[in-house]
Amino acid sequence: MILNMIKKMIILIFTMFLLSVGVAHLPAQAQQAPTDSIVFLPLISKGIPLPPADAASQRIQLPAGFHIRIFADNLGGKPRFMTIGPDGHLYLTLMSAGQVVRLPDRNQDGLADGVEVIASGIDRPHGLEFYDGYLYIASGDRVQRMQGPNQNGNFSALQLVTDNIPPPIGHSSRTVHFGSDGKMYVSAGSSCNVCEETDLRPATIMRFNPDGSIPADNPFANDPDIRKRPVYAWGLRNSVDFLWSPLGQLWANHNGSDGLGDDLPPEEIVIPVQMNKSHGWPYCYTPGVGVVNANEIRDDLLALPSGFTCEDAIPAIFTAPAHSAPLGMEIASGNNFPAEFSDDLYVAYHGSWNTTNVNIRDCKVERVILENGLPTGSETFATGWREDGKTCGDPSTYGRPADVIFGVIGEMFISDDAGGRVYRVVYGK
Ligand SMILES: [Ca+2]
Ligand SMILES: [Ca+2]
Ligand SMILES: [Ca+2]
Repeated sequence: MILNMIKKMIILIFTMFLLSVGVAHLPAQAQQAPTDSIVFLPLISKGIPLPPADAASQRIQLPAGFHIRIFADNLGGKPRFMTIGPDGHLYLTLMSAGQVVRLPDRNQDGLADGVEVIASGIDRPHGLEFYDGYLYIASGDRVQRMQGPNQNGNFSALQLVTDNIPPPIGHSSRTVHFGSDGKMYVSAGSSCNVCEETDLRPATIMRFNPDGSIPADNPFANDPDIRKRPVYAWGLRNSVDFLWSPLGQLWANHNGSDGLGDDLPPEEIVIPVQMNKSHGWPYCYTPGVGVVNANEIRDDLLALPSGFTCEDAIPAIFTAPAHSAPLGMEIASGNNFPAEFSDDLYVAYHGSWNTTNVNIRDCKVERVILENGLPTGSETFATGWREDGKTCGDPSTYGRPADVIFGVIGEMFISDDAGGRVYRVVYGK
């Protein structure tokens, strides 16, 4: 009886403490209209809100000092790629729903306020990026754009930028990013597991002007086959994401072929892409796992074309075990992560669905450590989505990371296309 009373007193005092700390750090707008019955505990040292513990924080493991929470839940239609708008809000593609949505956090409590559909009726929208007043969206067989957002958060209707990209046969995700040269780069995966493509656009990165026209310095700018004109670099079986490194190099990842067992070929996580070059597939792959400094070697499934050897292919400089399935990736930015973590490359590994038990590849966020602008190793950053002994493709999985980006204050967002969520990761003690 007395013990119970003491317990109740302690809980009451602790709750009052949380309320006072929480309200004191909420912005003025939120103080006027506090969220019913939820207490937000800010990370004291940073003034960054941290919502209460939830299902994700109970199961996902992170390095000491990092905290994960569900930012948005019950997102039907496969959340895939994300970007931050000029308004500071998070934009996300829902690939199988055909939608692009905005997940604003206007009251800055660390939780999305709702789901705002800004475009719909798109065939498999995947990559998206803001550039020069437009939101560009890569999907099925095209790139479209919308002007916006205006002061009311609205966008224009969708406009076609180009449909000179391959139809979504086989690998159907399409990714768009803009380079510092002001050109629009679009990746498209192969139409098959291992084959020679007749259409030269699959398994490439393509390059366009922002209006969809072909840059005069593209390798095949004047080719009689207009499908070839955007092709910039090839032999990239499925470069789901790419970015520009601290040294200004174009880095792409690449999902290797199936059918060579649990361990071959390694997944190519960092390929320093070169214009007008092959990067190996379907004839060659980068050997070894981790930091690599070697030529590509033969994948014996197809005969080499005449005049081509694996030494002609640009190899990856960093790889991961086969079937890791790298999807979205980004180098950390902003001021939230501590210095040791703030210049590294974070990659969403979708994990394996077809490996045997002891070789299961985890679905996780991997941290690729960069020193002097180059990868030197990697370690797990966030893990805990799959059930023990099961693959990430098993129906029992809690989720599978699909993309990683950083928000305006340097917080990390992770999308999850199996669990239908976006998570938010912050650092603070
Ligand atoms: Ca909110
Ligand atoms: Ca390769
Ligand atoms: Ca990215």
